Amino acid sequence: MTLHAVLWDVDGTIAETERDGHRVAFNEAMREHGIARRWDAQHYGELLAVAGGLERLLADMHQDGQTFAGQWPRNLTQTDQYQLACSIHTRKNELYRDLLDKGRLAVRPGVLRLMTACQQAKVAQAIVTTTSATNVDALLSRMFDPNWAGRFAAVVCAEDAPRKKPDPQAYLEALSRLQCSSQDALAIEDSPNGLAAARAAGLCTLVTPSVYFSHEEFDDASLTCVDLNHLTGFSSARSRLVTLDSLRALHRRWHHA
Ligand code: XBP
Ligand code: MG
Repeated sequence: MTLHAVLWDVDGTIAETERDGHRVAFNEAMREHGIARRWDAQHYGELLAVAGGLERLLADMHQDGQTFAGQWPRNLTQTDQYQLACSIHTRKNELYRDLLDKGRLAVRPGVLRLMTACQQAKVAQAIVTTTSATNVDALLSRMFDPNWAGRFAAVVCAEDAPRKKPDPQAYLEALSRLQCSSQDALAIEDSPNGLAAARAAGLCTLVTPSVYFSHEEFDDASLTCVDLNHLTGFSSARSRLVTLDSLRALHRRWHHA
């Protein structure tokens, strides 16, 4: 088995986009819509169990009736609730892009280095995310340039795989576009939902937990490391950095386990 492709999750893996990006933009969009509800950093971590920003808004609206002091408008029909959520979500994405344009969200350690190494070695790379194409474009345009997509053999976003992680649909779609077997690829993820999706697609998975998941146990992961510049507990590795060689060694070990 050879490592032919590296599949990258986006939110939490490429950058810490959730707490300081999506959450901040959601709160501002809610304020602009005249909604009293705000998500503090801790509560947003709990909401991450729901994949997808629109789904997260709807879940919070439904919970509000039972738990919170009516911070969402009362007596909305289901259709009105859905339309409100869509409107907030659309505005959230514009505000999220503004945050990126202002340079508020840094790429996580080692990501650029490892992506460049894969590209130089002609190992195919794919983007596999439950966020929208617009949000991916906002992040990767800032990270590289507007032609960033040329670096990836496949880009699978929410529009391409509507069943969100932990469903494996996005990973299966990426593998199909890459014409690559799950046996010959490796995923890099940050969250329990992401890991579950990658594992359900049959992938060897390296987890670099994002801030919200730094205390989680990722028992199903092939390996977990703090970030791509801090590899520990992996005897095959010569360096602390997650390199293409260490990905290949991890992939080999996973096959022989
Ligand atoms: C993470 C998500 C996304 C983002 C928000 O995606 O679940 O929903 O939180 O983006 P991943 P949207 O880790 O797979 O990149 O508002 O576009 O859903
Ligand atoms: Mg993620």
